[in-house]
Amino acid sequence: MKKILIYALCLLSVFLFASCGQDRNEPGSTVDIPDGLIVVGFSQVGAESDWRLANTRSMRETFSEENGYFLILRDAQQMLENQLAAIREFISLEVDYIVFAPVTEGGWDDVLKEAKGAGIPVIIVDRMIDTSDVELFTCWVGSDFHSEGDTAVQWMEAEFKDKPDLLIVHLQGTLGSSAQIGRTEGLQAGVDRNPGWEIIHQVSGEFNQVKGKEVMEPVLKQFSHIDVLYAENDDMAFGAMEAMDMARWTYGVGGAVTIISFDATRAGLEATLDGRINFNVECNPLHGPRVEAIIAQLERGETPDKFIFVEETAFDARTITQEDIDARAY
Ligand code: GYE
Repeated sequence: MKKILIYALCLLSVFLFASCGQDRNEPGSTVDIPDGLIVVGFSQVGAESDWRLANTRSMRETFSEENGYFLILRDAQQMLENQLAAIREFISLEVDYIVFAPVTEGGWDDVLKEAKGAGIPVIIVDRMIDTSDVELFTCWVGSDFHSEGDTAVQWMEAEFKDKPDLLIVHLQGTLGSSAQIGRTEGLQAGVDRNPGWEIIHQVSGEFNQVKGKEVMEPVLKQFSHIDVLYAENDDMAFGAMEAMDMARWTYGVGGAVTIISFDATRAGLEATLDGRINFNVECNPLHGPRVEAIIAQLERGETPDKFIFVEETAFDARTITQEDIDARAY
């Protein structure tokens, strides 16, 4: 048995020390790692959305002890500083691999230099980082968020080809995250080439439903008409729908407000099938097996591709079927 003690936190107090060893997945706990397992430290963004929960599930299911792994999972609660602390903890634990889903793009270089100095491979998953030196990480796997935005905009162009003037409300995700940046760039490119399109309100709903509802309520008081709601994920679209229901606005197929959403989670697809969401762009969260494939390559001494993009599709309320939903694993 390889035993690793995280002394700093444990020595904080006798009380804290007494609680050591109770939960190996809490910072400050004693971590007993059975021999022969590959140790993966994963710093997750948080639990802000259905997408994120499916992503965490995928990582947990893949990196199980039955599969030969020991996963140390840290939830950063959407805070960069928590992620930096988690990665430093992984370095001090001498994990075999560091995996992280960056909450926002900036601020990573120093900690990645430390990981590199310790000789630990770093795999970035989901969102990307902004760095001057791509040699600071081994590889990245995730979605092309800009292209997701382009897909949504192409659908809008076709859908509204006879209606050149559009009033758009834009609910953005966590500001500074790749998913927000790419989806926003896609919409902005559409606005730039369609002179009649106007973003009348742009606000962050932080990728979650409660916030999506909260930021939508005043918008419904401020404007008397909205043509398109461009919500950068399903959870915010659901929050906005709650606000619209309360204010008695109609939306979706046959309604006043056309809703575009992202992720295409199971709940999102059900809302698309019943016409509450008009168009839903897929973003696939099942990264566990993809990261495992990268680790398997590294274990064999091979070099994985530096950037691995996930293939994705999109769903129109008019053509989606129940089979599309039944095929959904998240
Ligand atoms: O779209 C959103 C989540 O980074 C792709 O984060 C991910 C995004 C996803 O909170 O629902």
